[in-house]
Amino acid sequence: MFKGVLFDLDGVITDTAEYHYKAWKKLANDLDISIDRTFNESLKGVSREDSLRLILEHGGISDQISDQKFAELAKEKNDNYVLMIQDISEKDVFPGILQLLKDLKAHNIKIALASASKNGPMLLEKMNLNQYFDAIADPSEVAAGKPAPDIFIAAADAIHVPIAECIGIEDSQAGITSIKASGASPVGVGKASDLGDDIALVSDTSHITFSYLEKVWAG
Ligand code: B16
Ligand code: MG
Repeated sequence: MFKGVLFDLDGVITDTAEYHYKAWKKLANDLDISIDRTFNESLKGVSREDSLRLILEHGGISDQISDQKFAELAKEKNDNYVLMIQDISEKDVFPGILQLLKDLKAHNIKIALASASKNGPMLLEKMNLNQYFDAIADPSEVAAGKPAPDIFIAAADAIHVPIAECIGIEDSQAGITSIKASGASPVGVGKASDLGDDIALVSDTSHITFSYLEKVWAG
């Protein structure tokens, strides 16, 4: 039986993936760079700085951006994103997630957050979900962001559960690659065309029940 569950946040616990997209799209538009939802799939789960690098490369202007301008752009995107998420509350938790957290607790399964977002702790507070999390892995403390496995390994370490006894839940291509590389068992939220057809996949979070995870674990 699995002993830990490692949750991604944006796109798994709540709909902030959409706000990240809106904030990046506005920044890209201001730079005359066009991004669409297909391109956005490659940004999901990717750190703020790496996302900005990908957008500038996509627009072919990486070499025109000084370090100072880069830092200003990253700050501008985050300021805009933080404004968008101010009103997030318990009502914004995705379907099934609260019940899943309660059921995991009732079965003594450890719970950790493995989000790339530095805004993760604030969001958990806004949704009143901190009480369910035994640990929050700090994305600024890991050597490499998703798709590297570091954040999932850090999350498993923080709850003192061997990574091979953990399930990781993700909505992004980078995150699924990260989970696979870490040695945890992946569950994807999304489409096979985005996340692959070689993992357990649900179309939305209402399907991730405790018994579903038991079934995934049993194989
Ligand atoms: P921040 P996750 C990721 O969160 C988002 O998917 C990604 O779009 C974002 O760039 C990254 O966090 C960093 O977020 O700018 O708030 O630090 O999906 O890993 O929970
Ligand atoms: Mg995500």
